[in-house]
Amino acid sequence: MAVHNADIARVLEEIADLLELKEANPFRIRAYRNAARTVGDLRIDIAQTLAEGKPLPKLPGIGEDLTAKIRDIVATGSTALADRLRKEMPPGITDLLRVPGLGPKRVKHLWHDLGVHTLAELQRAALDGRIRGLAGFGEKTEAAIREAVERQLTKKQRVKLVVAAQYAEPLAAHLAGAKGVRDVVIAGSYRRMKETVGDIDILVTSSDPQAVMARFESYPEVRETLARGPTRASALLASGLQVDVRVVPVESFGAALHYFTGSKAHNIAIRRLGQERGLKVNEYGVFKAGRGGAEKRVAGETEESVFAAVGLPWIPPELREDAGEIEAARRGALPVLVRREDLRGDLHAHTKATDGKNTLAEMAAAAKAAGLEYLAITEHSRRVTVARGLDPQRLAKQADEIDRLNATLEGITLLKGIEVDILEDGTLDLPEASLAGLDLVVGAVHSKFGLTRAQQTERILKAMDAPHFSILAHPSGRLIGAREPYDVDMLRIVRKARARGIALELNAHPERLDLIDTYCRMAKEEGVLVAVSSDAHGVADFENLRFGVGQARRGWLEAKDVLNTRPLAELRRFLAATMGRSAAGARRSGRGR
Ligand code: DGT
Ligand code: CA
Ligand code: CA
Repeated sequence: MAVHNADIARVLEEIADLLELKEANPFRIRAYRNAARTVGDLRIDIAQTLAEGKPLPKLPGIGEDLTAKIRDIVATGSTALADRLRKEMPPGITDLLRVPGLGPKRVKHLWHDLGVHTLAELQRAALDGRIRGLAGFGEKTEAAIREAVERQLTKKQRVKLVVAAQYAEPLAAHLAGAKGVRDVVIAGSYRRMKETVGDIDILVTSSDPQAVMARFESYPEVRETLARGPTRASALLASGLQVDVRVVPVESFGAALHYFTGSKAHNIAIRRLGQERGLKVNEYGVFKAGRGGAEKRVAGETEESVFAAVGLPWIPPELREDAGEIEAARRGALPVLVRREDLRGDLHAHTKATDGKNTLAEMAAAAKAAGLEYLAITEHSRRVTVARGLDPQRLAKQADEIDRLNATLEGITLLKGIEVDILEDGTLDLPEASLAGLDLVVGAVHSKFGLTRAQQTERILKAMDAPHFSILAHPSGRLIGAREPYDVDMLRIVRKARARGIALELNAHPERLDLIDTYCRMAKEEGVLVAVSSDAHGVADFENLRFGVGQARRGWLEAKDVLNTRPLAELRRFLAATMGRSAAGARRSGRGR
């Protein structure tokens, strides 16, 4: 059975959790966590690489020992260390670590003093008032735990889009091998590029539905079939992800694709439009009531025909949320959404100098290969010690290296930047003199996520008033599935960006995808440019841009709304203004091209 990178990452993450409960050496714990993240983000498929007898690429923080464990996991689904740790601890206990506010110390208390080791037991203990009596807990903590557990228990598990892709794409390719198949499309929230996916919906057109069903059930990763009919089936994969497969004849392809792409709210609105015209719209087609109750089919083979039947042009899937797209389509005012190939550069990347995996030259070559004309190097600043952030001396040294390298590069230009930390009081982590000589300053919050809305907003607004400030990175700080966004007044931030000529970043890392869609629309409405940036930590990470563009499209952004669709000269003019320089000054100092 195929083991995907996400499966390997999950085992490594579990090892880190279990070690944490054992209060093992923090460096060892972090090594497993970092490895989990590295593997989870990796664009090449590890199992496939090994199966082809190829060596694994050198990965930072993954030495011989971890490589051996990864090989074990690929071969058996687990590794001896994970098996041993699982035996030492009750099953389910790592779920408790996921409850906000519960660290390993508290989880151990709950386990040893109350015998609590599942979420259900934790909920019971909180409801019974047994937690407040424990040393270091109290009534308030108990109430907070009760609420957090309830949220956790009712939350439907969703997976990140990039993880869904790892499972869905090979399965779709497998189904395409069945006899009689014409199309295989992954529909649902996946096709709408939603940042998380609840389940996978695959639509197949075929003259032989039985063959498709049989091929689906024979897929090695199918763990349990939940439902099965002649043209539809639902199953759980070994990863726990649910897949719905639906087979339709080619004449229904467009109607079914429209229906299963959703969203549900969009479908309902379209169906209502149909009703107004005396049409029935469903997954089989669009029908008109004829004489004597007979129905006449008027559309359904293509999506275009379905939209046309209700008087609309085709609407891109990313917009189908019943969030104004139908109205815009009716007025002929749909946005011409930004495409990946519209991006000319990338404005956020790291190298080996801090927590990246590759050198300046390697990153430049990879950016060029990804079709980009410019790449901003924006390392962390000194406050971010876990990433070995740059101090003024190291920043100046890197700037010299970039100048020297730029003189030798063709077809790609490196820009000198920094991802400077926004400190708690809203000042920046490096002195103005250090920032002044750069091409751009990307400011970011990496600490004190728990400030009140007023404090957090003031902190960021103050930072944006600094004399050198070009782009606000990942403006809400959320990490999908791991950290809620911090509480800020985004409208005030957007308006400050407008007043100061600053751009907002849409961080394309699949775990961030922040700005979210509604904030993209807010930025656009307020006249603020969005930078779709990879936050690349390695040469493969320019792939992230695909997901960033997906999110930008969900936010109705066009090429003109995105800063890094600009040619280099125009970009330089924008950046110069954010750096307190006139565009002419930027050119005179030899940075123009
Ligand atoms: P997810 O899986 O939670 O990320 O979101 P979706 O949008 O993929 O939702 P899912 O898998 O439940 O259903 C796939 C599509 O099928 C959905 O986007 C629209 C369509 N659909 C599902 N249920 C209904 C319904 O009750 N009415 C209508 N009109 N469409 C539905
Ligand atoms: Ca779905
Ligand atoms: Ca579904």
